[in-house]
Amino acid sequence: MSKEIVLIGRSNVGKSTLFRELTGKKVKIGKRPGITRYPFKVKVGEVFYVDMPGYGFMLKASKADQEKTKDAIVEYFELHAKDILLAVQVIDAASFLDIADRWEGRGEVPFEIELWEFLNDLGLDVVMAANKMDRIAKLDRDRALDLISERLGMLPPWSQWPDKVAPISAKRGQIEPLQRIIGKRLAMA
Ligand SMILES: Nc1nc2c(ncn2[C@@H]2O[C@H](COP(=O)(O)OP(=O)(O)OP(=O)(O)O)[C@@H](O)[C@H]2O)c(=O)[nH]1
Ligand SMILES: [Mg+2]
Repeated sequence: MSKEIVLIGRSNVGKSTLFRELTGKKVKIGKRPGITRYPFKVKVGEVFYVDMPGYGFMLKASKADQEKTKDAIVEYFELHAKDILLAVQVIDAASFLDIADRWEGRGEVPFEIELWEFLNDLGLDVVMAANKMDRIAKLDRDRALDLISERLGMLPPWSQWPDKVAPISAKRGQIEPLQRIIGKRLAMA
């Protein structure tokens, strides 16, 4: 039976860019949210990598269609939970905190935090890929990762969570921390 490694996250965080790096498959990427519309799977060795559409705001999609995408994503995880070896929640580390603050300012639970809790509650092995690290100044990186991890319920310093938090830059091909985690899970499977 084949297991899945699923990339999930808000639109435009770089899931498909990361998928290309992981699989070598040239899926479509773009500057605007809403590029990937359906789950896309590719088999590498013994596992399937799955690139999911982004949830939340999507260009050229109605509010109703965005809700449908969100429901489809939730359903996908519920149906496939037993086949999922690893859920990789990709975030844009450079904008995560601003967006979370904005939502909380409106009295709402930030979507990305809700998703993180949903995936963990399903009993999945979830890792957070903090992407676009190249957009954060070197000196600010540890602090940003501490704050992000804390928002997701992991006490700082973030370096305590090498199996849960992977700072990467998919666009630059710098994904070693995630590759290491995936390698470990594959060895255990
Ligand atoms: N600076 C920077 N930009 C990145 C990085 N990874 C991806 N991007 C850019 O982010 C944008 C969105 O990338 P995609 O890979 O299409 O994002 P996605 O999450 O698949 O988006 P949807 O399919 O719309 O959900 C593109 O312009 C990428 O070049 C990164 O590590 N650093
Ligand atoms: Mg995509």
